[in-house]
Amino acid sequence: MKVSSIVCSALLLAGFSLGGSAIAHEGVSHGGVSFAEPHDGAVVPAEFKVEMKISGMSVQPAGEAIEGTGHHHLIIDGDCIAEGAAVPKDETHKHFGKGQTETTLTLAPGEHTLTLQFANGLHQSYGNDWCETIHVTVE
Ligand SMILES: [Cu+2]
Repeated sequence: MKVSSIVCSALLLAGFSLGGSAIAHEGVSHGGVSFAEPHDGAVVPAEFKVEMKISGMSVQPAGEAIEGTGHHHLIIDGDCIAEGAAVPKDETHKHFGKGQTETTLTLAPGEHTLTLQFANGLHQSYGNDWCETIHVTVE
């Protein structure tokens, strides 16, 4: 009994420190998306790797809307998608409907924003709470 409560607190503590910025703005129960790479403000070559992370929901291939699951979307030089709205599918809105968590991007030199938007299996956005934007400079 005692051991399990210690383990439980340890896990909670680990969760706090790992969750970090993702949960900071909305409290303990909230997750969020983030870029494992590149980091905000990074200077990257024309072709670079993007790694997408999520906590609080799980990644699932597109097809049907299952609560608590979805897939990543990468928006180049654009904004988060309003909650419930479908994420467009075009050159600057990339869907990772197979459940991918990393990709390689090729961008023109200069400053760009990368926005990570999580959406359900029907590509309907989970809104601002599941969106993260970073700035990169392409060499
Ligand atoms: Cu999608």
